[in-house]
Amino acid sequence: MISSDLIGQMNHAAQAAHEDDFASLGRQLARRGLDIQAATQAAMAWSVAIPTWGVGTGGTRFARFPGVGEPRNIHDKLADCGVIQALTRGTRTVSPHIPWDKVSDYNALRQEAASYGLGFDAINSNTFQDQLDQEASYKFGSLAAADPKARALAIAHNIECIEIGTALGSSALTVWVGDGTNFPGQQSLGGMFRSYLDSAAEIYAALPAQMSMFIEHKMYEPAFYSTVISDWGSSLMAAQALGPQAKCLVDLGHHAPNTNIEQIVARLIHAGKLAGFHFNDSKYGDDDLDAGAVDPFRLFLVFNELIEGAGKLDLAYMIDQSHNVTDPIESLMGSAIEIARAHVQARLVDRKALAEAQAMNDVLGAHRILKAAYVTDVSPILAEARMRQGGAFDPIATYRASGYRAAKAVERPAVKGASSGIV
Ligand code: PSV
Ligand code: MN
Repeated sequence: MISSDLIGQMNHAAQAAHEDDFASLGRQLARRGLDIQAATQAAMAWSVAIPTWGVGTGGTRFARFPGVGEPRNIHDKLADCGVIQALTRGTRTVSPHIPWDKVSDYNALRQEAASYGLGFDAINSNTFQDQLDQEASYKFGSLAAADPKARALAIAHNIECIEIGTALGSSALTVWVGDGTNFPGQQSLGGMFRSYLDSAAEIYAALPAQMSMFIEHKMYEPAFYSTVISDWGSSLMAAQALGPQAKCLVDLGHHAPNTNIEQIVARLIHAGKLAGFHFNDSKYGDDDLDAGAVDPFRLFLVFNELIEGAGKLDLAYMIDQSHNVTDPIESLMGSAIEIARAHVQARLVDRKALAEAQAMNDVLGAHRILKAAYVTDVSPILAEARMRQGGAFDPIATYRASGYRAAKAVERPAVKGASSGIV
């Protein structure tokens, strides 16, 4: 793990400059009628879940270039997530994926996570891959497959995930299926949706009262002509058909380029059906780039809608990225910081002035109010929130100085013959 002495030393070296910047930002915010202490408290309360699959190096359809010291199992993944939490203090939960993270004793796993200060967020089922010696294949679909054996298997897997999630203290099951078609005529578009709803209803019926079912939509991939839950409309229809415990999860990468995602967020809030997010960034499709790396303004606009809907929301915030060319721990820490940044910036929007400008049709005035919050450099607030909780002033610099990855490279020998594909 990362020594608290190292964190302390590096924080100490940055302390004088940080105090200066924090005080200066405090004065600036005070002139705008904003309290830096309140913003810091909000930043301290913020948390985003780390996906267990995110700490491994990802890949594309073409290749995977494994890094050194990669986690080999859920125990290594928890250790890596523990490092992220120790340094950022804003990633208090992990989101497991089954069967990738299967173990024999989930109570022990829960305790192991707790020893790193971590709890379990939404549990993810996997019916987009066949497991060894599986009785029926998901090649042509899972919950919406034509083959009743494949459908039954996928339903049973999701019910098993509910049981595992319950043992881990998770309060939601996230269901994403790759089901769809590559050819017009391959399947009935309406028929597949009906099959999906029938299968999903069986899973829903197995939910305990305290557990939600998150439906994650995605426009395309692995299916390229049609996808059964392709968009928020299909997701909302499914969630409404299933019942109050079903909600819609928005993965930022799962839309056509230029889609107005913040408006989708506003609609789902209005319908009372927003479950939460898988954060990432993208330029073209489901690129799974680091959150805030390409379009931080869009991330801010998403949070702007969330803050506007404040009070009514109890959402699940998660990261879902694929790290092909970076150290996953660094990428996840960077993303956690960018997501926290968007959250704090959105809290700085002068909502009263914005409402007035909107009522007066002061177009540019309203836009300038949003931009004023967005261009505020809240880095000192984020650093202060981390340090008050024992985290690092600069998590990535501290991680690099710790030598953690090099130590893990020795401890965790490389896996030979790494597979290609999205993992
Ligand atoms: C699908 O692309 C997805 O976003 C779902 O959340 C999966 O669970 C995850 O990626 C798998 O990598
Ligand atoms: Mn996702």
